[in-house]
Amino acid sequence: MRVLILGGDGYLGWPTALHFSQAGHEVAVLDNLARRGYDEELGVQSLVPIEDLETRVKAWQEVSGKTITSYAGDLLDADFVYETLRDFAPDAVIHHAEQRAAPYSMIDREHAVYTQHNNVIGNLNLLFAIAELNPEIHLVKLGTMGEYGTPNIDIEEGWLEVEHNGRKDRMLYPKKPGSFYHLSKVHDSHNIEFACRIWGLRATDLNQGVVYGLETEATKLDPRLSTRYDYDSVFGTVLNRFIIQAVLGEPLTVYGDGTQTRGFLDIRDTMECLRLAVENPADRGEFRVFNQMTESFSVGQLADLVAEAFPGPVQIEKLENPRVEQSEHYYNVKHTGLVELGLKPHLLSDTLIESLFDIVSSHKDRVNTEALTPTVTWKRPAKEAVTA
Ligand code: NAD
Ligand code: USQ
Repeated sequence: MRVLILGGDGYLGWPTALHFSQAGHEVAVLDNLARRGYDEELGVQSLVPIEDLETRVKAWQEVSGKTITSYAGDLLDADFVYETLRDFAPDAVIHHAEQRAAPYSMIDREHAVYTQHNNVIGNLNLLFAIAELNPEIHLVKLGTMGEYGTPNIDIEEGWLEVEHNGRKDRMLYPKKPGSFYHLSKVHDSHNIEFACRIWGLRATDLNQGVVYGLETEATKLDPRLSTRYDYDSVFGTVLNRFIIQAVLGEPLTVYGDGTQTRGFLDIRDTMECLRLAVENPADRGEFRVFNQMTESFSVGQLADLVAEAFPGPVQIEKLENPRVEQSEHYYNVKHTGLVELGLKPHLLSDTLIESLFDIVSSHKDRVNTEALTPTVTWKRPAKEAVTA
């Protein structure tokens, strides 16, 4: 199949491109390099050195003999989106290309507006381009488990059978997201469901949990193929941060009492979920939702797991939670759709933590330890901040 990967220079987009190329698909990537810009803005860098996109693509050609086509540009530029779809003529589009950090979206008004504008309008441009140029294209969109929040009922896969005043309907599952970023994904999901219902597009929304890990079968083939690994308090995700903190001898930063629970998955499973979704497309008019996570852990449990696995001493520090989120909550997620398509999950107990300690150790001199401390809070903005 011809697969276009939007956000193909990112943490997940780049290994996704390699995974599909390795599986024999014709692959193209599109990116505006915004993610590299956030690094400059925040004064941080990926823990593991990464090559520029051109070098990555050349390295893959050398290593595998396979070509990945590259399109440099912005999803906010509708003409560019249409031109790319006309030029590459994909069967499937995998859409990773959004601002993805909750804390970044909560910095201030400017960052909240940027996040929602970038994510919602980029996705809308894509929906219109698919509808006008080829409604057969299967859109595979990265959503997030955080769209649901932590409701006090079971989390279903996107849809909920509701009985109200004696009548029944199948409704989109109600959402209680926890940041302006997570809200942008809710808005995207609604726009995509509308496009499927009204225009007959076909889409799979993958409500993905927090991803951990670095290496995939393909990225391991050459250091130039490595993907990024973030550790800072804005873009670094919790387990990746705990591993780095353990290696550096810094305390593991558990926010609040650590009882907040999330869904997680190994980076290798992300790639497989995407392949399964693309190779088993949604029907025309179908808005299909999968919960893309394999295990649930509380943040406190994760800290304990890292501390147990690390060969040296580890300190766990409970910080005042910079976010507003529930603790001690119910969390029971249905995630059978991808398993039914054939997913065989890598569980956290499969020794991944130990292998990450070694990789992290070899790059630890690149860490700016100041960037480990959380600085963004969910506090209501002060009056001056709103009017500035
Ligand atoms: P990332 O920030 O590393 O990659 C996103 C890429 O999209 C970047 O390379 C960026 O430059 C590009 N991009 C952003 N806006 C763009 C635009 N307007 N036009 C063109 N390119 C643009 O993020 P990631 O961690 O690889 O996540 C990929 C997707 O998966 C995101 O949509 C994210 O919300 C979702 N997701 C990630 C995780 C996780 O733990 N990393 C978990 C759940 C869901
Ligand atoms: N947390 C800590 N200590 C830390 C960092 C985080 O206790 O040092 C806690 C947070 O308070 C939160 C949980 O860990 O309760 C997860 O935080 P995170 O930063 O790892 O993940 P999150 O902000 O939810 O966002 C990440 C990705 C995002 C994706 C989301 C999936 O950045 O793109 O959408 O995971 S989910 O959480 O399922 O919505």
